[in-house]
Amino acid sequence: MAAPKTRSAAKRPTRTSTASARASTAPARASTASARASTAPAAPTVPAWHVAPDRTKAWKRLTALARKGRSMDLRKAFAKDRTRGTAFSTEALGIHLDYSKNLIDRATMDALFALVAECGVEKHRKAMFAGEAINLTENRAVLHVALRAPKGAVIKVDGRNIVPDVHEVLGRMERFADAVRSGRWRGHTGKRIRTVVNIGIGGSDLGPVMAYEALKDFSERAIECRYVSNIDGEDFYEKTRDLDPAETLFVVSSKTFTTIETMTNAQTARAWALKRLKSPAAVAKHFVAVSTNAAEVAKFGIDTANMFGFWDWVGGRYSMDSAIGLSTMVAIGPANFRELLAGFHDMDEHFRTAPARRNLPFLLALIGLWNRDFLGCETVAVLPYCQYLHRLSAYLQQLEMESNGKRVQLDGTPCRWQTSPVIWGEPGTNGQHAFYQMIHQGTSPVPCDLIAFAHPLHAVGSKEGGEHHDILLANILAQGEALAFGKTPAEVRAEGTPAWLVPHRTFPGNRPTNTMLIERLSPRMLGRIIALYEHKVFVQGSIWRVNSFDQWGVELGKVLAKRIIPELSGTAPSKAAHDSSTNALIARYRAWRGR
Ligand code: G6Q
Repeated sequence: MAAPKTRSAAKRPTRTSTASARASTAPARASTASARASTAPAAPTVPAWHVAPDRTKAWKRLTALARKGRSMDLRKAFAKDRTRGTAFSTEALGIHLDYSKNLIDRATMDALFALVAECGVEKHRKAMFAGEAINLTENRAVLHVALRAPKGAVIKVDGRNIVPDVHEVLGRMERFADAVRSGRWRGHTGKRIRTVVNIGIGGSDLGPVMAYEALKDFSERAIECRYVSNIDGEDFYEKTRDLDPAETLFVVSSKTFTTIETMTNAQTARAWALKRLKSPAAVAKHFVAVSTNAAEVAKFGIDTANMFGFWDWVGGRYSMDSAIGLSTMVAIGPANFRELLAGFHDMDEHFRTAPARRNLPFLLALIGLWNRDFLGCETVAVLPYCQYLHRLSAYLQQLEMESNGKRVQLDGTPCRWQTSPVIWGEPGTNGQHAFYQMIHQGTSPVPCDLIAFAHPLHAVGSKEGGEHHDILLANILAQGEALAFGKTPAEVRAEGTPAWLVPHRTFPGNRPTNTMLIERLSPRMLGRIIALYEHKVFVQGSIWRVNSFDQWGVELGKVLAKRIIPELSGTAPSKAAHDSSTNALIARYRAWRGR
């Protein structure tokens, strides 16, 4: 289905320049000077329908239900309602979501859906798809959904249809990716490109790495992709130590093209390449850029003909399907990349049109919110039973925690409720032999998203050992069962366990899980899964009434270190201008480094 025709955000306040908008709302310590210098834009108006959750009837109802939820016994709940497993399950786009093993009942779900209505989430969703500037602190539209809109769709920003721009960049990416994959694009000495090194960090790294790992089976194995992100030089060293610069292509990925980690790594890469390739002309064949900042790209020395752009309405952590996915496209090829985008779009349409009770992002969001705000769960474990998804948790960590790790509401007043939980996880079954102990028997409940695919990509196994995939799936299902139903002292005693050991071998159960059983991993399915989580984050942020699309905490980090660098490198005398702890650490470092 085509994306909706949308209207331009006609009533939006005039845009201030990004720089001044940034400076004006930045944390005081981070950029006091620029904040002072800027003309502060007027505070944005929060739409009246954006009601604070604790002002709703549904919130009060949920608060009353929480007590029952905390003491709920899933054994009894399943025994009482034989249809519970199917009643609290839904399926769309090849994703079967079973949320029945959560501490919910029909009344809870009714109240959660009422909360959606009272908090204006559907109006907010409409505003996002319409290109309104819902990122209020930066006065920007939030249109990652436009990155995967089909060609004929119309989505306007400031009265201009942006979909043709998206497809123009996609077309350029495709021609470039094809040239590299086919060997038409050659390095400076005429050799084929064997390794693509993406240099980027945060949103310009985590998505591409996760997707490359997830879709390795769909990738051109003759070209390897590597990812350098950390300012720690060991990252650059390890990722390049065995490479031939003549066969290496660097993709410098940075929305702003000013991020110190990426720019330092890119300068190091250029020096590394030119040391062997000798001529500055080699840069054109070995460096391309993905950025919104053409001026800085040109300053770095990359021909802007080799730059792939995107736009300020794409947040870093929502950008893996923009040109930031260039390394992904080189790896899996343009056709598979289109499939990935189609998968994202499938989920956008599902999110936009499916009734809330059958809407996967709504369901994941509401269950998560119930666990966080009413049952007091502080973390969520994402546990994919799929080795290809081994970077999924790291990716979602940024998506969720950077988006909703906020403590003030859209109007700047403190949140009177909890927001983003800690997201973490590792693939199953590895995690079972490590931290699942705490999930089963620890003092803090940890809700889990258990994710598995029905079909393996490779049917591996032997007659003696059995089929790996069946064993894998047996594990995920067994874990969900054990977490929900536990093992009572009576059951432990009945096994002949001595009395003193019974408490140690008892499992309390009632540990909430969602199980997502998915048909098969493919580029399209990965797109659906990622968009599912993107929209889950949207719904939660919408109810929590925070801006899910800014990241002042990250911006702070970007400026803080810069002040200390000269003091460490010895180019500036240590001013001892910090607190006594930081001063002493700087002095120790300088002494050890002989500075
Ligand atoms: C993402 C964040 C952050 C950002 C990085 C890299 O939403 O803003 O993770 O992606 O800091 O920024 P650049 O792409 O500008 O280098």
